[in-house]
Amino acid sequence: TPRVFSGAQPSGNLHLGNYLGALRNWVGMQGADYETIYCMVDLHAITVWQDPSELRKATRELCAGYIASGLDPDKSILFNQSQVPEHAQLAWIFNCVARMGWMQRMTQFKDKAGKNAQNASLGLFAYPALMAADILIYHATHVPVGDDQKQHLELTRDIATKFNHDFGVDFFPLTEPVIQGVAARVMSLRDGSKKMSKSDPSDMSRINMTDDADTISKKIRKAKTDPEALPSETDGLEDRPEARNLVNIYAALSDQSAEQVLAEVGGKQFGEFKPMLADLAVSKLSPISTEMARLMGEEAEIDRILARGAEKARAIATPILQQTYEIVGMVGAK
Ligand code: AQP
Repeated sequence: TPRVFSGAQPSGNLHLGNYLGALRNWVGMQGADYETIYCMVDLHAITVWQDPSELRKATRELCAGYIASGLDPDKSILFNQSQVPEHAQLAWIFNCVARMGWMQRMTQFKDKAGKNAQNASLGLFAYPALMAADILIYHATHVPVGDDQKQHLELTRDIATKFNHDFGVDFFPLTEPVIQGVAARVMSLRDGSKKMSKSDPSDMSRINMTDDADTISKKIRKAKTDPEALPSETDGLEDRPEARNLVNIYAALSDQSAEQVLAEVGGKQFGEFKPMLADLAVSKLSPISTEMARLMGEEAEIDRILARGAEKARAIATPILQQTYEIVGMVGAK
């Protein structure tokens, strides 16, 4: 069976972009056709400053979000990255395989480091090598992610290719990105040119999975739009990024294509469309937020699920790390 790996950072609130771009597709891949491994990547989160008690809370909340969204700890391996040390161990090997120039081309590093790149952590720079290790320590073949992760996944293939070539082996697979659906890139509600993001300082820019019905409605009502009515075909959404974003969100939440949505709502003003979108979002998201809140009251249960997941993950990761060490020439590798 092909093996699926993906993860999200416990670096703030899980939002609608994470859900539609990633989590929902993770749930869709869970089951007989794939072996699924989903991680809370706490080592990635600390590439920028995280308050320790906030990090602990965010990790448990992310786990609650995974389960509330439909991931089942009996069907998928769920764990936090730091508890499987093989990720960091393989990342070191990959730090020695990847080239500085590859990392310098990463747009996420440029975006996150901002103007003062000299002041960014070394971890933020090396982030994609750790991500490659997350995936390849399981020999995962499929990685469902949002559109923003495409470049990192290409780098993962580059690292696998160079490792295999340098050591003359056919050891690490070339992983396939799985980027699905109309909402592979959900944009900020305040600015249609920026992706919806946990780290946006404006809470109005995103719908958090923990937002209540009133907050969701308010955020959609206040979402930036233009004064035109909705077009009846997708061509009419070109150069209207905010309108396109809301239509795509509606499409994803109602399991339709953007064309189908516009066939229904074309000609309507936003004053009419936004309440429809708000009702739909509330009806789809509130069962998840209610379940998340319930699970957050069961901290011991969450910790037990994570510990069990880490044990299962290690059973796969340990032999792959040992084989890697053997290939590289480390004495004592088993
Ligand atoms: N706006 C988005 N639209 C679609 N998919 C998205 N993802 C993130 N934002 C969007 C996908 O969610 C998964 C988990 O993301 P992550 O937690 O690893 O971090 P990120 O991509 O860095 O997410 P954020 O929210 O933007 O966090 P910050 O602000 O901390 O950088 C990934 O599969 C991602 O593609």
